[in-house]
Amino acid sequence: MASKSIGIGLIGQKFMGRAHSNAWSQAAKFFDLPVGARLAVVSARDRKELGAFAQRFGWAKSTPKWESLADDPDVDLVDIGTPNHLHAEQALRMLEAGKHVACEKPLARTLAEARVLRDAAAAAGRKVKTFVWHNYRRAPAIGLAWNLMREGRLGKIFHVRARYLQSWGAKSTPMSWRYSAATAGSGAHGDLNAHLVDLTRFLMGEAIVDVHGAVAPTFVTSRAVPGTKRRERCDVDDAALFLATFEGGAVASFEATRLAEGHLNDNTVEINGERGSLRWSLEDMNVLEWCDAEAPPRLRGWTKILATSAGNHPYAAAWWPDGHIIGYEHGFTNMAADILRVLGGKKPELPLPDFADAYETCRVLEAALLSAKHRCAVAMNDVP
Ligand code: NAI
Ligand code: SOE
Repeated sequence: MASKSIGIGLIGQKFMGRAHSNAWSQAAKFFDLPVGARLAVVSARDRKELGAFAQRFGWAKSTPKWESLADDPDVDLVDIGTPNHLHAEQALRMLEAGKHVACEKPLARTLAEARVLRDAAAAAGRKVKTFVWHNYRRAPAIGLAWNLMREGRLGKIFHVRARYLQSWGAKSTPMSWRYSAATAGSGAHGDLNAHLVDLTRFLMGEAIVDVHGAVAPTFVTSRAVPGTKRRERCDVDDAALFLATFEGGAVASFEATRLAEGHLNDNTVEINGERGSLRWSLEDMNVLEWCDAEAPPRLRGWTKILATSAGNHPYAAAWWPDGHIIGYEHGFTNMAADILRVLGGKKPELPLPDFADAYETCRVLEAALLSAKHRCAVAMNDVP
């Protein structure tokens, strides 16, 4: 057990509040880490539920005033799990106070906000660390894909296909912060394409140089406000599709929607190169599919690799014996472990996205919105 610990202050107690609380409390139980995590304080505006939440997940204290985390000497890292419009204000305040910040994705609602955060992180100096919860990087099968690509196993990459399809956005779904540009920034685009752009940039290890052919329509233009007879306007995209080119010449397609019936959480990435192809899908997240183009033709085809083997697959050693699969929440725990490694002066098992890195993802998202708006190709050099 690590003798030193990092005091965590969490903002948000719903979906991500639960996922992150679990991650911080599990990380040092499963991984050997240079520093542990202390669940110092949780903050959220749902005052009625907050005390019970804090007790259930083991937070030492709770407060409805998130600002107080900035001056709390028990807090070393502030973890932001709030709606997108709060990320910039909360992260800025905490960086100014010299706290490390781990922020949910998308880093911000707009590129301008993301830029302010990138600059504030740089101004805070090297001792203050920033992280963005692009959790899918930390599925062991994605870690294996990253390693295979670093070994050149796919050769020159020609083609990337990325899709994130969900089905919870029907017109019967009530209004929430996720359907308003003021609170979410964008719809399926910032919500789901943010993951795809991060994941493909991470796997490829290359920048995207241009974006074109984007469309980002809104199909459901108003929704019922829960508990009232009112409807509110929805002004974010329900689907966002675009094409892109990577630095090395590979072409890529991105598709995100929350209106794809039959697809519950279909986050799928495929990479096709001259020596073979890789494919990963969240709904079967322990598996990496690999096609070795150099295998004899009678054996050539997709092979399923169950990425659960200690020593062979990233993070697997911390969990269960071979073949004993892990789930959605482990991506967050693996990420919390890597954050604690970095804060303890060690290297993460796989590279972590910081604010500067997530800013690059936001630039690509912005280029796609520009392409959709102006019906044109956008060179990344033209997106500051
Ligand atoms: P949610 O709506 O379930 O929870 C939001 C939380 O923020 C609530 O606890 C609420 O009390 C709190 N909150 C709202 N306004 C506040 C305020 N003014 N002051 C303090 N607390 C406030 O939202 P969810 O789904 O947890 O999403 C939060 C963030 O996490 C979003 O940025 C979303 O994009 C991201 N997210 C990321 C996922 C991932 O896979 N990395 C998965 C789901 C969400
Ligand atoms: C809803 O679309 C959601 O929870 C996203 O907000 C997350 O980022 C994604 O990982 C899962 O789906």
